[in-house]
This record gives sequence, structure tokens and C-alpha cells, in this order.
Amino acid sequence: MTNDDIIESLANRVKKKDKIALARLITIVENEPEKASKIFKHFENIKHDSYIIGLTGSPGVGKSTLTGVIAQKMLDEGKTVGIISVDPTSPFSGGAFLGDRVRMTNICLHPNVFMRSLASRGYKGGISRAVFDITMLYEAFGMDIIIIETVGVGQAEFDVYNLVYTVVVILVPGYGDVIQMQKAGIIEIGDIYDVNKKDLGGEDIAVQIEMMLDDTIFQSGYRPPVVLTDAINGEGIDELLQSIWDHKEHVELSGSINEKKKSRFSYKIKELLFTKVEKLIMENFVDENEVNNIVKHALEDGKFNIYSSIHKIFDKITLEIKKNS
Ligand SMILES: Nc1nc2c(ncn2[C@@H]2O[C@H](COP(=O)(O)OP(=O)(O)OP(=O)(O)O)[C@@H](O)[C@H]2O)c(=O)[nH]1
Ligand SMILES: [Mg+2]
Repeated sequence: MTNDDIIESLANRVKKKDKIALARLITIVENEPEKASKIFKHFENIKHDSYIIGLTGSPGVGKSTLTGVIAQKMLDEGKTVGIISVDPTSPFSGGAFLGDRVRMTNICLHPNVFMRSLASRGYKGGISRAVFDITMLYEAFGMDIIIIETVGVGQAEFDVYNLVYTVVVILVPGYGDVIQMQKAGIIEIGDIYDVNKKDLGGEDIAVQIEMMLDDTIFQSGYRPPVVLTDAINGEGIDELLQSIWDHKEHVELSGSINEKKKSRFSYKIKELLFTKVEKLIMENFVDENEVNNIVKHALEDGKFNIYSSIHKIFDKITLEIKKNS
């Protein structure tokens, strides 16, 4: 079988809800992102949409544990769930996978769930691209719900917010966390705030978030709720799940889901085009020797001339592109 035949046969199996084929296609888009167009062409007539939820928070706040318990509840409701865990610490996705599997042992063998962990460091093709492609594969598979777990501090993980419809920001007792998240710009993006580990306290932090929300004007009329959970003992989980469904209903009824879908795709299309255009220009119009010359010039004759040198190259590129078009 040729590579194309293998992809076609895997795609056909995915359409028949074969999880092994899904796992193999995910591995292909992860490792060989250039094959994405070959893969997705087999799903062009599928119209299925999944509802995409993001769980974000500092390392160790309980994202994986919460993902496990809420996914279990969704499975109990008869839904199919695809999970993506972005692990910033592990340099190997294998390690991340095992770590998260331990926390999600209760669900990972369920026939209606599929989970994938990605190590965010050193990812070929970029983590946000891999996450986007996996969400697309989950949608092709027919998942009702997709949960993306991410630490959300680096730019790469931050991009994940453009892909989800409901963002759950998770915090834990202790003020440091709110300040850290405020600095990272994460705190403002929540559709739901969950203070996890409520067995260790958490009332104080919930009050702090409520005060922050009091200072915010919500144009849409939707004010993010603050929920307290203990993921280990399953406390507050029903409230958390209910607030997720409430937000889903809000974005669907208000029509803002369409805006979110639009930005999910326009963001992705621009990113992909940008990557391709950058490659095309760097390969065809930028001469490595010329760049080396600017560097040499800067070191020998002074660094302040780099801008005029770059301008000269840029003008040349613009001219060549115009000539070719
Ligand atoms: N006391 C208490 N511990 C919890 C709770 N939820 C999770 N934990 C524990 O917190 C630790 C971290 O949980 P994880 O679910 O791995 O947290 P995470 O946010 O996914 O961590 P990273 O993926 O490494 O960022 C584990 O030891 C959990 O057992 C909770 O509600 N209460
Ligand atoms: Mg985790």
C-alpha cells in the first residue's frame, strides 16, 4: 500500500468510529503536519461540529483530575468525549500521556472517550497547529464534546484559546495564583472560574474573583460564575458541569458561537497561510549570504546600519514579487 492508500484506509476506518485508526491519523498529523491536507480531504463531506471546552490553569491545579471527572459525567450522559492534554513540562508526549492516564484511569478505557497528550516543548509544526488538527480529527470522528487541557502561559498554549468555545479558568487556594494569572493575562479570559481543591480552603480566592468580576462590564449580559470544587471527592462537579452547559446554551442562543467558530477558523487559516508564505519567501527571495553580510557589516562597521540594510532587502523582495505576479 502506498502512503496515500494507508491514509485513505485509516480515514475510512475513522468514519466507522475505529479508535485505533483515529490514534494513527493523529500520530501522522502530529509528526508530519504537511500531510494534513491529504488526510482532511477524505472528510470533506462531513458536517459534524463538536462543542469545544478549554480547561486552563497553572501547573498542578487539578486540570487533569477535573477533566477526568467531568468527562466521566459527560459519558454517563451518553456523550462521546475527545480529550487533548497539553503538557508543558514533559519533553516526551509519551511521558505526558502516562502521567495523565494515571489521573484519568477511571475513564481512559471507556469506549466513548479518546484522549491524547501532547508535550508542548519542541513540537514539530507548532503545538497550536497540532491541537487544531486533533480537534478537526475528533470532529471528523463525531465526538460530541472536546476538552482541551492547557497551562495556558506560553504563547503557544495561549493560542489554544482561539480554538475553544467555553474557557474554564482553574485556580487553587492561595492568592499567588490569581496574581500570577493576572500577570499572564489569563484571568480575564474565563467564561467560568473554578476554585479547585476547596478541601484546602478557597473561599477567599472565590471572593477575590467575584470582586474582579464586579469591576468588569459584561456587554453580553453573561457574567462568568465562580464555582468551588474538590475534584478528588467529586464535590461541586455537578455545579461545574452545569455552568459549562449554561455557558454553552448562552453562546448558542446569543449566536456568539458563530463568532467563535469564525475566529477559530480565520485565526487558523491566517496562521497556516502565514507559515506557508514565510517559507516561500525565505526559500525563494532571501539570500542567506545577504543576511550574513548584514551581520558582518553590523559587527565590523557598526550596528546602526542594520535597518537600512534590511530595508534594501525588503525593497528587493517586494520588487521581485511584483515582477512575478
Ligand atoms: N486536595 C486536593 N487535591 C487535588 C484536587 N484535585 C487534584 N488534586 C491533586 O493535585 C495534584 C495535581 O493534579 P492534576 O490533575 O495532575 O493537575 P494538573 O493541573 O493537570 O497538573 P499539570 O497537568 O501538571 O499542570 C494531584 O496530586 C491531584 O491528586 C482537589 O480537589 N483537592
Ligand atoms: Mg495535567
